[in-house]
Amino acid sequence: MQKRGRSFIGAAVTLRDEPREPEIIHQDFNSMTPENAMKWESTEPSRNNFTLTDADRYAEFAKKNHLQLHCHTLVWHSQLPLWVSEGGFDNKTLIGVMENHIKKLVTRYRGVCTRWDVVNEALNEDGTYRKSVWYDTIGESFIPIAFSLVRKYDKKVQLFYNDYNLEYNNEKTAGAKRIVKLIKSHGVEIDGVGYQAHLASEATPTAPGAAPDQKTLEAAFHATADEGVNVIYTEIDLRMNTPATADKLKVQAAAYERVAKSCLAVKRCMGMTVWGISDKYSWIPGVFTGEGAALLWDENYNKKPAYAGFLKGIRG
Ligand code: 9MR
Repeated sequence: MQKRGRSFIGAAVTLRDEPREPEIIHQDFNSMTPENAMKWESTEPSRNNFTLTDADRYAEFAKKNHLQLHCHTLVWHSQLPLWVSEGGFDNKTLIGVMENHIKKLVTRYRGVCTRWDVVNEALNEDGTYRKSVWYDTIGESFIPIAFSLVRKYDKKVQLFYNDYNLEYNNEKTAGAKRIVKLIKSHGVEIDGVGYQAHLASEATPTAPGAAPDQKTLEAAFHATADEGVNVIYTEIDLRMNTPATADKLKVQAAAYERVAKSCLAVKRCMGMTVWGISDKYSWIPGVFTGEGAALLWDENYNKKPAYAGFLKGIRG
């Protein structure tokens, strides 16, 4: 991947007592995303009370292991403490709250974060803006304001807008394109768009459209990349109806291969991150009952066919 001028293959990481994980990260990845530790509820649970011990561990781990750090995430409606979402702040005060948070996090991890997910999941499925304290109080300009604030405190870190279902839902992808244009129209920088890629390898109750084909994936990338920004996959997992069978695992391997190929086929696609290592800890079964087995390693840390499929896609 790097040889082809792309910059990373990453995994979302929760540091836990699993001896296989550091080894796998070391062998297979050159980037990591802290799965939860840098979110607002973890880092500023009450106003101006910053709790960064846990986030610091991830920054240290990344430095020690020479990994890029994809920092996740600053301005999001979810995992946001009530003191923000229900604080009743007026426009000016809320922008101040946003700046205080951004300043603290971005300054502390300056030089360690390679990329920041500046704004996360601001869109509805129909491409309109999602209701949130940010949008309802500040309006759409909360997005360029957030990007300009991150740039104010770190001149180098790459700035991303990150969302899901952009891979196949054209209305939502058009919303992301609009966001790129909006940010630029304010004279503010944006480096790229993160496509989460929480997809399925077969039709499931929560993903009736199953896994997009490669053309669809590439077209979705082009929708924003053609605006002159980079694109990346930020949270790949390809779920199925569980239990997994040998046949389903084969289908999944082919889907992983397509996803990887779609990145390699688009010049502006800079890298890919999978949302976890082992199926043992994936968020999917807890949220989508009867679905799972979405990652590259099974519950016992054995490589699944998906691993070979993904690698095949990367190698072309
Ligand atoms: O994987 C994360 C899980 O451990 C958390 O409980 C969950 C809470 O919202 O967030 C998961 O990660 C999400 C990510 O931060 C943003 N995109 C969707 C991911 C899956 O829900």
